[in-house]
Amino acid sequence: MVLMFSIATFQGSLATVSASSTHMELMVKVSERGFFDEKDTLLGPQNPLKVPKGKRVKIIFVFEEALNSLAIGNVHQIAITADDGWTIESDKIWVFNRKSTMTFVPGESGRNQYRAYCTVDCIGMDQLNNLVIRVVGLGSWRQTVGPGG
Ligand SMILES: [Cu+2]
Repeated sequence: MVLMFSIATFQGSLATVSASSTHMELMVKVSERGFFDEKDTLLGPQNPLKVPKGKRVKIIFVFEEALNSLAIGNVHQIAITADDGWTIESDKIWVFNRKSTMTFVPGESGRNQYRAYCTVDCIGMDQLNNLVIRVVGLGSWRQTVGPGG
């Protein structure tokens, strides 16, 4: 009961991670400083974004440049790619179109890892070139993405 309560609180306060029978939603913030998760933790090779194997996942990339930064003029476009050449690409995100979502099923065709990067020559592009997306089992995904994880 304690766990259920804390999950409900987590979703209510941030509304960024949700699980339904059809898909999981994950938010990734994009700025000149890099890719960040919904808790503002930097994502990268040392801290991959984890996605559940075999579940339809919707990743929402959100434009998060600071208003007082030159990077507010940035345009980002994110590609997700796998070692076998499978690639999907987001719409452009910028100050007047702040969100783009991409949906896929992690683990299809034996893929166990993906990489996301910005395809645009932008301010901060060196921070936006290696978001590692790791496929994990659904059980461990629930544990790591849940509150306190
Ligand atoms: Cu960019």
